[in-house]
Amino acid sequence: PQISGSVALFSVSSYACQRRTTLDNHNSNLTDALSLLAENAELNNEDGRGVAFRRAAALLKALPTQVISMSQLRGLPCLGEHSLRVIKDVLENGVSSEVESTKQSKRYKALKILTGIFGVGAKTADRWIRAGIYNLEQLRHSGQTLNRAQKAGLEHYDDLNEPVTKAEADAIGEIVQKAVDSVLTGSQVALSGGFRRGKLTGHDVDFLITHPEEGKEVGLMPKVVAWLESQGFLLYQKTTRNSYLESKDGPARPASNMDRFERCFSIFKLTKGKEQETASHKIWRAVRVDLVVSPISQFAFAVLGWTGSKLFERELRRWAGHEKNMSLSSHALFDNTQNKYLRATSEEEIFAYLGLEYIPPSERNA
Ligand code: TTP
Ligand code: MN
Ligand code: MN
Ligand code: MN
Repeated sequence: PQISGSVALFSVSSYACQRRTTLDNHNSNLTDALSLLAENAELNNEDGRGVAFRRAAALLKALPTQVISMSQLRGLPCLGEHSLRVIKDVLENGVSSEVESTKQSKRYKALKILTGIFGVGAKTADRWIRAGIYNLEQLRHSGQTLNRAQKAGLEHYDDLNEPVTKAEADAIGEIVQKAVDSVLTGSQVALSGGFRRGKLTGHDVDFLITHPEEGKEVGLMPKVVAWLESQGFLLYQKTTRNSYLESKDGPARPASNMDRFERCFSIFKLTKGKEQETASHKIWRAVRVDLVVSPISQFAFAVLGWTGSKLFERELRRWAGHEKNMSLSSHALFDNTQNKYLRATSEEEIFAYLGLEYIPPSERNA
């Protein structure tokens, strides 16, 4: 049989949460282009366009081989007209002209630099650009008022834009475990976010904290933060309290995707090795760390909701709502047909309730 020249037709599910997406991406030439356009859309507050590009990129990440011709994409879901145009451009010319012109544009460059500051989002960056601020130097001399987060972000700009390694994530995990053990014995720490999905680097490190006895976790975060602060591990922190029970839409309506756990956005001071510090040689670096405290009764939902990827989470909620008439959040799963909460103590149980095959964290890299 003649194999060369034959065109494989892929068959792929339309929701990212139905697919196994490992870090082994055979189409990074295409997904890099689509991800850049997604990022550009998000930076311009065009969320609908952003999601469309993210979905298209995620579909290509799930393909088992490299796409070399447009005909292989026939019948595939998630690929809109615009995404197909970009893919065609890359397949025919090696690059997408839209991606190249975006990368060169003054506005995109400025948005990237300014939102690279911790605490600065698309709206703030846009306001600064309209005031003629395109880089850090101009920002420093602009007289713009920065909040506490942004000041810390600017101060530690280079460190925070340097990817965090798995080894650094593990070192921080040991510190967090020690903090938690010191303030409440029996507490548990779980790595979540990208590192739980097996990524080798990340933009931050995410941890979930709980205690096997329901209620013991109340008030835990301020104690953990105070311990970390007393040991000199924190360069910045902002703690927000749990607002789940008091909020208007909870616990009866867990529809919102923004969770309401007690949460701490922080910047850690991580010592590197055992070298001597000198005036010109800094022996520590700043690392972004997210800490979240969850009661044990919600822990499985918190783990699922904080493992990501962001698109995988979005697709899980879309699947739950559109296909199962259920509302999924990082706190709970509500069945709107039976009008009741579905309890779970593991991620496997939640996938089962949703009628989905279990996808392990390493295959949620959509
Ligand atoms: P991130 O830390 O933003 O992303 P990541 O860990 O997948 O990738 P990176 O390596 O760049 O850090 O978010 C981790 C997960 O946390 C993500 O799936 C969504 C979830 N999350 C919430 O549930 N609520 C929130 O408010 C935020 C910001 C994230
Ligand atoms: Mn493969
Ligand atoms: Mn993360
Ligand atoms: Mn995070």
